[in-house]
Amino acid sequence: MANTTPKTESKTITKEELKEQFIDVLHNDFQTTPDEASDQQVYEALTKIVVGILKAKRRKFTVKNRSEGKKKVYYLSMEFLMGRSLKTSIYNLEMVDETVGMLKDLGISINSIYEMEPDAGLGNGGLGRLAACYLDALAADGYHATGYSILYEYGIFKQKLEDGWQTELPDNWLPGGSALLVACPTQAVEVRFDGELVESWDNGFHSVELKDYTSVMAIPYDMFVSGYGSEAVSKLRLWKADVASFGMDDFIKGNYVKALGRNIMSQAITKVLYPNDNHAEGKSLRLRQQYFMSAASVADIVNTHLNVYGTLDNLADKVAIHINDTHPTLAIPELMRIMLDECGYDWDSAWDIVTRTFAYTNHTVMPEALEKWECNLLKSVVPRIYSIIVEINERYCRKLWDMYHDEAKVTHMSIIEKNMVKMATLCVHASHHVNGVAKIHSEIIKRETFKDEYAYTPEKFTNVTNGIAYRRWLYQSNEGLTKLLKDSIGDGFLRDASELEKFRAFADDKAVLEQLTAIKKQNKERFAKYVKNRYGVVLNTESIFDCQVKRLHEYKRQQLNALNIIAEYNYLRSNPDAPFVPKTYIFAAKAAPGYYMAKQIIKLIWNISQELKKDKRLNEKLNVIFMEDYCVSLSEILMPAADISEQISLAGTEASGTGNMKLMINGAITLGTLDGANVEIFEQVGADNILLFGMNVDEVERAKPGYRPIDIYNNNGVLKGAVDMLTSGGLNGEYFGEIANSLKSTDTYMAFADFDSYRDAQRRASESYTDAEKWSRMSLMNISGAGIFSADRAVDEYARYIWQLTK
Ligand code: 26W
Repeated sequence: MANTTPKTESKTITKEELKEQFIDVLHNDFQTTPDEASDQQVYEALTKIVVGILKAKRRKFTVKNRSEGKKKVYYLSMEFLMGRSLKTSIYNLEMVDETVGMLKDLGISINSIYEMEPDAGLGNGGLGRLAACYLDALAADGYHATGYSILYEYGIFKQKLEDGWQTELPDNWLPGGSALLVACPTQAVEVRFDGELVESWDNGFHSVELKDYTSVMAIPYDMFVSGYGSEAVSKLRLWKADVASFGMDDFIKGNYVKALGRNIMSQAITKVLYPNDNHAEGKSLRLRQQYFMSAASVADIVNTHLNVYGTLDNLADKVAIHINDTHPTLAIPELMRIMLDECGYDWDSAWDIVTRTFAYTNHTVMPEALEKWECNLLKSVVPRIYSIIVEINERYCRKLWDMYHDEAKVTHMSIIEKNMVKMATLCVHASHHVNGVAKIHSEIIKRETFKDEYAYTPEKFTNVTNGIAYRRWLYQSNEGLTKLLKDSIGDGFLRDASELEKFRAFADDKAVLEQLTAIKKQNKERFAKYVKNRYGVVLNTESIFDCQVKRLHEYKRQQLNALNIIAEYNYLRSNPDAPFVPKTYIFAAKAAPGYYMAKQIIKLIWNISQELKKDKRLNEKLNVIFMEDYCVSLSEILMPAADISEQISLAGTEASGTGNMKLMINGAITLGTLDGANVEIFEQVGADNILLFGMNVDEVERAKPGYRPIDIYNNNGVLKGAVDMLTSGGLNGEYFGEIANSLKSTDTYMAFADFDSYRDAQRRASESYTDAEKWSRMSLMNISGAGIFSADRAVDEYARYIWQLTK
């Protein structure tokens, strides 16, 4: 995609202006001077200045867009995994030299200042990070975008391993993170929960009123995200729950305990991010969070629109609302509620506008992740919303009946089934577009997840392959590679990732290939230093750095990786002098706190790492390190140091993956299955530059019925040897019987079936790595093929084909 937004002509700020502001802020806010200021004060002062610049730039951009009557997009997501912002803002505003220079003049090193910022961990993993990447890309592409989410007081938990067992600590990020936020209390909105619905007829007009409800105020706090080399700034509006007049009605009526009880419940709404990934919980607090976010955001969208246009008639022409997975689905009936109950629209007119406004992305096919809410819970927590869903469903079922005259089919397709509301079904029905996040995933949802819906409305379904805010992991994290790219292909790739293709011309340039090897070595050394400081563990930087970094989930198959390492260990113990290409396996992963098997697998990996330490000579060839507390800022040091990117999910389970893209652009070779976006990585780099293994989706489908992992175990000595180690005490004295039993009896994600093929891919990796030039060429082919996975490309597809935005 050619990025056509004009580059900002004038400098954001000069070094002298910056210095003046910096000294002023230190003086006024902290009564200190650059000489005396702590790193924390420098961070806060610098952040304040940058936020001020972003806010002013956003205002200007909004005014311009409004005067041109441009359509804008609102991206609703329960998660935005932002990570750190200061560095990315300074880079995107193109004020790196000014900032570094100004601080240097004052004797301050910027790197230690960046370290003061906590990660804004307002998300679990892929879906949340994708939302953050898209805000960056929407601004880079020059689109007018606002993200909405919750200002969780506690983000994703901090992970600490105690003897290899995951423990969770609260992530109290706001003390440091609040410097990024701009409070807008005058734009607070009210959200109503609970209560009784009272219907009445007045002069033939039907009206509905909610009585005895709980009122919760939603206070907006804004974060700004600058685009790189563009005039646009995205806004992320985070809602915090506050109880303005905590149930005054009840106080007045003398119901003191009830009033205070509601107060406590309301304040809990924005306390903490649910740490489940791919597993729906069905808890009433989570439902309240979802409605709180959806209702506050819709109110804000409507208020803004009415302020500009004075009517909702043209809402769908001026506004696109995007639903990031089903978590914000209640925004749909909420907009219906406002149009029907507050603005006097009739049902058909309201429904027409609503269905031309919403679009929905599906991010997972895991059945346990598909959200369903109990009718009774919805009825009690959001009574009016529930009644609207019932009405939407009745009208939908009537249409389905007219079409199919098949009761079983209508029951199956209906939004409400067995006293549960199926959120994905509601989303598909109410959205004008539905997309998956990689080609293969978009095919799977048409063929399986939404088979009937696809047959009913095929025109709704489309694909947008995920993309990443690649500058964060390349320009801002890999200085060496960025320099080599600039020297060889110019700096156009920073604005337009498709220019990375030009690097392919250097595939046979020995000097470039050698530089690439040297850069990777430097990055590995930097990472090794970080590991040494944090864990006191020494890594062999001559070894292959083989990385599997992502949430811990059985479908992602960290257990398959672990089994191979155990098999390698067994081999090395029997063949201590055999030639062996040294490998360091690097893991980082958080498990959902209630996911027992995932926690067992973390403990297993940790125990393997401890076991390997016992034999020093062996350990130099085979090493495992489990990095605690995987987060965005850890990924930024890790990605540039990776040689191998493990993407080994069972084919058909990983919707896309985005870590695969971050590793690829840093020159890591994908060792993976034909799953998610790996399929498209393969298309980009060709068979010589990716290490594929395992069954494809069709083969998985064929192998599933009658799959007997125990037979594979009994017939495969190497596999048996590895699995038996789980129960022999040979892994630092711990027993992993539950993992072994689960694999031998069920092996839901078919690790045994792909085991030999996986080992073969690992062998091919080692072999290729021994030829440094060959490996470097593979790496170059990955870097030069990564442009398509830019979030700039992805959001441009959304903007053109789904949201119908113009620049
Ligand atoms: C309700 C609990 C819950 C929470 C989070 C259910 C599902 C989720 C997410 C949809 C899980 C998720 O992050 N999915 C990932 O989304 C990425 C961005 O599209 C994809 O790259 C990953 O393949 C997918 O697992």
